[in-house]
Amino acid sequence: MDDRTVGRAAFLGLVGVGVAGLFYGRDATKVVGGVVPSPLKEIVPTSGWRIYSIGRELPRLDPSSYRLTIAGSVERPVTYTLADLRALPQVTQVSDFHCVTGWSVYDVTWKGVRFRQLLAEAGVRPQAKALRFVSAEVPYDDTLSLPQAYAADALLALEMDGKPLSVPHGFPARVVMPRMYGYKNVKWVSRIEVQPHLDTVGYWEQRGYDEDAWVGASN
Ligand SMILES: Nc1nc2c(c(=O)[nH]1)N[C@H]1C(S)=C(S)[C@@H](COP(=O)(O)O)O[C@H]1N2
Ligand SMILES: [Mo]
Repeated sequence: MDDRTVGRAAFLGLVGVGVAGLFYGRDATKVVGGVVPSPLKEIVPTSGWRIYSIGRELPRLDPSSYRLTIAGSVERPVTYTLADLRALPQVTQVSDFHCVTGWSVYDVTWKGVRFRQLLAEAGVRPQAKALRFVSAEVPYDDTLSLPQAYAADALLALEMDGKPLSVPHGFPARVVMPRMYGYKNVKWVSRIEVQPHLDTVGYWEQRGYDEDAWVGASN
């Protein structure tokens, strides 16, 4: 553990980690910035984001050993390095982000890979119905039906607002599905399972959130 990790762990212990995860609101920014050692400032967002995690420490994935595996109902399971993902055709979009607990962030610029593009090499089998996104932060996961994943504004994001995703926002890769609540937007994605059924229930859905995660339609 380097100093930074120790500092973060201590800080996370200090603020406490509950069901709702970590909270760094805009109002908290000044206070936090003033009382914690400077390495921690990097994890304090300035724009209304709240950082959620189910663990005590944020997963720090090493960009050189990171792998994203696509398996399940595919012709050929594929494993991508981060360089491979960056070499796939990238798209940029601006979209809003809504957490079911009531906060939103507007006009977020995301850059990444559309799921259709991401799955092309693996070859989705005809019977495939859904994608299950497995986070390196075990046991966090969630699912999108194939039509949802193929929506025009859904992607696997590698960048946010012009920079690689920060660690708190899911470096190196997270799901972005803007018209569904935040819990569908799995961070630190390490594996995508292509499933021949639609019945897998995600981490928060097992804990009471609606499986119909369309913003405005549920919860
Ligand atoms: N791995 C992982 N992904 C996650 C979560 C989490 O706790 N762990 N929380 C989800 C929820 S409920 C929301 S609202 C968003 C918040 O995104 P942010 O932490 O980048 O602000 O992440 C989603 N993805
Ligand atoms: Mo959320």
